[in-house]
Amino acid sequence: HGLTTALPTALERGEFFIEYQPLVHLGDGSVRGAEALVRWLHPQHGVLGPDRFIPLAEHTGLIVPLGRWVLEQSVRQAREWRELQGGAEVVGPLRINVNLSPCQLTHPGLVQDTVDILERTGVEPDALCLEVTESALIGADDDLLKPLRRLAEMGVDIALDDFGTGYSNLANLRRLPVSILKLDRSFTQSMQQFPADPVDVKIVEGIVSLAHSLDLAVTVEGVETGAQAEQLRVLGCDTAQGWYYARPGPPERLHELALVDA
Ligand code: G
Ligand code: G
Ligand code: MN
Ligand code: NA
Repeated sequence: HGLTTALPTALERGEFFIEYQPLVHLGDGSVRGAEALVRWLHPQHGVLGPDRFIPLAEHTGLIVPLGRWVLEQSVRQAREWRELQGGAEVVGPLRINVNLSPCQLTHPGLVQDTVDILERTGVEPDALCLEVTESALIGADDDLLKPLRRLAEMGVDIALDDFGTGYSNLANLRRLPVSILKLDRSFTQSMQQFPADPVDVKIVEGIVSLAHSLDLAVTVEGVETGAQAEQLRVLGCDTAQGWYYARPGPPERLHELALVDA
């Protein structure tokens, strides 16, 4: 239909833009960075979310140039935030999380493109976190993991997105070059009640304890209430993201939030 024919040229027509959603430290509430979330401003249909066009972009191969564009824009944005902070930040320079689709993982240019973007922008690798879904890495062989391992060695963080939904073998985690688990939103939803379901509490406790013993940080997604934030903080989760803090928004918003906080 219409989206399929318009997508291939949407990138050159400059129709994509990025919103940023803050990542907040659960211990002190400070803004530590943001996740980049791409949108398409379609001339007829208005703003479309990634669910409407990412699968199509993966299918047509546009995801590679689109993903590269998102990465470059986001890293440039991170550098701009860091310049605005001017070294006066309290909790360290703002960091940026960027989603990678499985097609980008198998694209041979991933490591070099990332290195080039970091060099061009002068942003240190440890300011960048690449998010890969758990399902993309299930059963991953060494060839698939090699580029991620290379990036991790450079200091780029790799996060396992939507963790807990993919039925992955927990022992498998040791093999993966990840440093962050992003706990799926479903766990956060079960913290809606107070007290939360005791079984869900045990599961989150178990994941946090395993993660920390493997030196992985835990980020929680979809936090919509203070009660959820508080329960997840008590359970030892490190970082949170969700509407309770802020919806995805323009880059200026992130900088304002980080400033207020400092
Ligand atoms: O918040 P939102 O509805 O925008 O995000 C929906 C999904 O789209 C999320 O799961 C997110 O991982 C994915 N997504 C957002 N931006 C990108 C992107 O730049 N690349 C890829 N591959 N996925 C993205
Ligand atoms: O990469 P990932 O699929 O995790 O992207 C995050 C998705 O979750 C985006 O679609 C984003 O808009 C959405 N989201 C972010 N915060 C919240 C929240 O607090 N509640 C809900 N329901 N969705 C959220
Ligand atoms: Mn994500
Ligand atoms: Na997610």
